[in-house]
Amino acid sequence: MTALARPAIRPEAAQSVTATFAADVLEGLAATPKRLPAKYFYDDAGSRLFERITRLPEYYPTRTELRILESSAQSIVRFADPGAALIEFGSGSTAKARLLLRHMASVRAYVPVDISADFMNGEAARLQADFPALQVLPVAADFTGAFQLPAAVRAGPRIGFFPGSTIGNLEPYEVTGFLRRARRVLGRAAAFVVGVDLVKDPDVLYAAYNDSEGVTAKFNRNLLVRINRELGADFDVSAFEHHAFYNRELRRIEMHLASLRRQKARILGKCFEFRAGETIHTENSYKYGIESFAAFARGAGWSIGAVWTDPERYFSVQALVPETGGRRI
Ligand code: AVJ
Repeated sequence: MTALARPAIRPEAAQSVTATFAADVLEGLAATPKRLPAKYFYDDAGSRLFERITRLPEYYPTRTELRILESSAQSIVRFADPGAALIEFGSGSTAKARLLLRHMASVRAYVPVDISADFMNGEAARLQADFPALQVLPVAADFTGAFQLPAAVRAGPRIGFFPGSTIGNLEPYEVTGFLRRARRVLGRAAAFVVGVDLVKDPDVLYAAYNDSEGVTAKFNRNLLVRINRELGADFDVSAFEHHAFYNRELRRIEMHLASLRRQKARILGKCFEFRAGETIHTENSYKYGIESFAAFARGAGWSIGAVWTDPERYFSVQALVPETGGRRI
């Protein structure tokens, strides 16, 4: 029996996921300005739309990171101990993990941790078929909170992998706490390989979040489609417009949904009013400088073991190593 025979999420757990979603939506829409957590983009349709985003010509991060991982795989996997388990935070598609796994002959287990259970389980099953000797142990969890590793990998060495600059979705004040918790989950001797999008020409950033095909707009609006379906709401999705722009001062892309007219929406018996032009803030995607990210890492007990970038310095992959423990460099 493989681990995949066991469902990654129990029915009772699925129930509480919906309850948390409902509570977060009601709280976010009652706030001023209105907001919704970006982690809820990734229902099945949203995960698929995001996969389309990663293939858009304007969306440089995925392509650039894959190139960095390809050209540096040999030196990246040197940060993994023999027999280590690869723990991926917010795995989504497993394309990047596959790339590393092909260079990690001795890796024992692959543990994808993702909030989107169905999408992850499908990906994990495909990966298991391609790597029959590997233990694939998916964990359906929100990796920004506390989660338990499967018992099978709690003892041995671990290497964390957090690609895609998903870390950019966290507020800077949350980054230190997250990196600290990751250090606890990964253990004393671990390394943490993190993909970090870098500050660059605002025009390049703008285009990446305003693609000409409108896939990012669809991805943004899908959040309202999901709320309608899962929470029985009555949003007129077509009456909301995708807004994305680079906030230079805060070094982040902001995504919003702007109400095209004055309107109301009912969600779980509550009525929310929107002024014409009022927005729901749906995502921040922070961009970092190499030095500024290192400062966050140091604040969380990590130091920078290595940094790999592309020639244009659009994106970086960074190996964090425990500050004390000092076995490597
Ligand atoms: C998955 C959070 C890294 O911020 O670039 C892509 C999400 N949003 N286009 C990003 C996203 C709009 C993406 N991350």
